[in-house]
Amino acid sequence: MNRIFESKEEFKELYLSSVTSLSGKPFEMTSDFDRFQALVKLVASKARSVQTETEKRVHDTGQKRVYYFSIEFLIGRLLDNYLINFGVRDLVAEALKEMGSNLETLEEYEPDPALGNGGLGRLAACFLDSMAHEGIAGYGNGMRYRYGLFKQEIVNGAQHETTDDWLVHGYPWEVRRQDKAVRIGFGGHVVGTEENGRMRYHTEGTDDVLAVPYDIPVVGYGGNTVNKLRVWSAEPVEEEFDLDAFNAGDYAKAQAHRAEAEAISAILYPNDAGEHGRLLRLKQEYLFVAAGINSVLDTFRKEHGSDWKLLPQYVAIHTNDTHPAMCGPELMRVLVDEENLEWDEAWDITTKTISYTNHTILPEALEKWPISTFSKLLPRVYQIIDEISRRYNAAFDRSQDGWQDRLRQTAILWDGEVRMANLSVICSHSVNGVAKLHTDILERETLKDFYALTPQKFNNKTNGISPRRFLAEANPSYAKLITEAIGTGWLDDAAELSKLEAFEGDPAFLERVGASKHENKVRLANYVRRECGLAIDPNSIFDVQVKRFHAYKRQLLNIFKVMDIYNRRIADPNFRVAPTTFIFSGKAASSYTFAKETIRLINSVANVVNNDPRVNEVMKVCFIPNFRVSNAQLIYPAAEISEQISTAGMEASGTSNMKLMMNGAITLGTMDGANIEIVNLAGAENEKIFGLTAPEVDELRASGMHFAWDMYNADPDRLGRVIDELTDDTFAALSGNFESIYNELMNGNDHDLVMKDFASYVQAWEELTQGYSDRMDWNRRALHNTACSGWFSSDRTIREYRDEIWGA
Ligand code: GPQ
Repeated sequence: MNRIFESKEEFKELYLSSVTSLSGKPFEMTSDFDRFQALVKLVASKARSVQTETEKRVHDTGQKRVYYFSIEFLIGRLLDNYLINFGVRDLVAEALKEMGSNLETLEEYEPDPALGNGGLGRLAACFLDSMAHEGIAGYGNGMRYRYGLFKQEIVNGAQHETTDDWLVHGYPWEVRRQDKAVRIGFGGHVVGTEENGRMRYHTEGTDDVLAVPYDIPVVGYGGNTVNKLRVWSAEPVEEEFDLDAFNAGDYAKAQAHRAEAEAISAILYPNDAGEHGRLLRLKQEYLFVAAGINSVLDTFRKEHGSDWKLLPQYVAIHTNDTHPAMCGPELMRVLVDEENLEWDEAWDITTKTISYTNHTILPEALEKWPISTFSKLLPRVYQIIDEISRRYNAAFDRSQDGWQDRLRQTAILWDGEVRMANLSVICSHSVNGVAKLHTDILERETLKDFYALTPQKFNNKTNGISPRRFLAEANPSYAKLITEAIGTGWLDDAAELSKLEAFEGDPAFLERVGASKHENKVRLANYVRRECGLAIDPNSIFDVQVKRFHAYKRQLLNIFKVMDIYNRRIADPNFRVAPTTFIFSGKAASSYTFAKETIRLINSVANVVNNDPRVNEVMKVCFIPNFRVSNAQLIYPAAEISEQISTAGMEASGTSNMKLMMNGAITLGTMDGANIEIVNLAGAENEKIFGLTAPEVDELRASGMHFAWDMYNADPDRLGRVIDELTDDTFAALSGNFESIYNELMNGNDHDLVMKDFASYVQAWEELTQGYSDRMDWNRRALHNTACSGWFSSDRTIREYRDEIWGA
């Protein structure tokens, strides 16, 4: 462990001088905010000196550099994480206490940069953590949005969005690198000139903006590697302030130029796996790709000159989903237009350098852009795409039966659109899915024609999560217990968590597992009381579903279960229910009506259930507003049931399933995404599986034999009743009934099979919760889940990427 402070005394001395020099006040007069800022500045400056050493090592050893391009990085708060990774958390906490401060209080001042929507963005952040831990020279490349994902407030049960002004107090981790700014051109027209018998192209008349990078240090556990995340902000090229307009009193016009440029990095689009097509989004994609490629090549040039054929040996560029799909064409543009390489050589370099991960099979999430829009905004990049497409088509093997269809399916340009997924596959040497089932579905369905053509490109990389953030940091009481039992090795190598299996028969230890869980439930209950004014009972089961709202994730199925249990308890006070708190949290894309209505339904059910003394003793429903990394870290450790109930085949992987498993929750889920791997590792008897499997879903859909009304009629007392309650005023008191959900289900013929899986789901829940009374066995299963969760460390995932994709 490379500690940044040798002793408390050393820390105190440095910290004191950091606080006073930054605030200009004697220590006693400084505020908690001053002290927070100074602490971050101190840790950041230590981190940067390790970064300098890392940089030197990478340079001297000629280590391959990996660039992870992602339009989202959901990094969460960094201070606690970095203190843990530098091995000084306890030392700093104690020192601060002796100085009359409190670490946890100071940590609350850190903004939670919401630069991502959900799973995809958080995965990128866990990957940065793991790359640094594994000693990979790995760099994030993304966008610095002025406003993070919207803040969610609940008004009369419904989601309201307000802006997340995360930068108001500044962000002490970042360093602005004006000297590394890159000029990015939009629009204009392509001009070709002949040079030594060969055409060379450039673009004239572009509208330029400046991409300015901000660097954030990424500290790996162990403190030996500090990498960086570089995020780009859009700004005007030079201050084109319209003084005449200003003097004439037209202030808006005076600043128009600046506003237009800044719009590009103003907001993070609040969509998750869908909804796209806006020009500004395309500008964002090009900005961070072009600026990123420029800085990648800059670094390469400094180390290796212009020997571009060495690029794949020293550089890997990974594209996180299709948002950075322009990496291929942009790299081609620079190599061919600016570096004067022949097309074939440039193409060979490009495809050997780039790799691609797909994160969804949802057709609406596969990005497509109208050719007309694209070619106007990025004329030269479009020409390059057109040329890639032309060559792809020309080289296509026409000897096989059905080649026409295969070519149509894999084409980049089709029906007036640029298909970004196909572009990504064609420009990459590797294509991976994010869980075994997901990769299988890509190979068999979504990308089957590519798989038939180039099976060797395809591979699986099951997702992972950082055990430092989601166990050590989020769950200190459990982490302490684990460390007492098996030592600290699990922080380095989470596979060591399997040593916990030796304690599964130890009643005293299981007692302590339960006590830690209880402590976490009390902590969450306190948070819920503060945030929602709701009292929840830490002695009840905490049943948790936290993730983005989406029809296929089926929060609707979960709340139907709650409604059903409520109905049955009201009808029969002797109906036995294990006392449970049903906890939901998550945001819905602002334009996604069905998802937002589901949120309103959950809050409306909560309003009725929580105020009904007939059921209050056994059930409460709790919607925690504004789900984000910081409150997620309170929720996962308190969970006992992990709801992973997506329609089988739809959730590419899921990662909350892994976070909850590692924190000792039992999975109540379908055989979908990484749930399958959870069951394989921990044993079906330690989880609770229900519902149709992916092949059964396919079969049922293909048969056309599923009818919502049949389901309704077959079970009038329970399922039928729940459906009726959507429109019969039972839950309408807050803000009305739920006609649109009713219509979606009954007229949309239960597209997500909520009604189909309802009976087996509720039954599974009842069976699972009945087991809660045998607390010793429950705790054993919880511990077993943690013991088997080590494989889901993102360190393991990253080692697979390193060995099988990046060769780093
Ligand atoms: N995912 Cl395409 C997102 O969070 N956002 C997206 O835009 C897309 C996918 C998720 C996916 O739904 C989860 O199943 C995965 O676990 C996660 O990506 C990380 O791979």
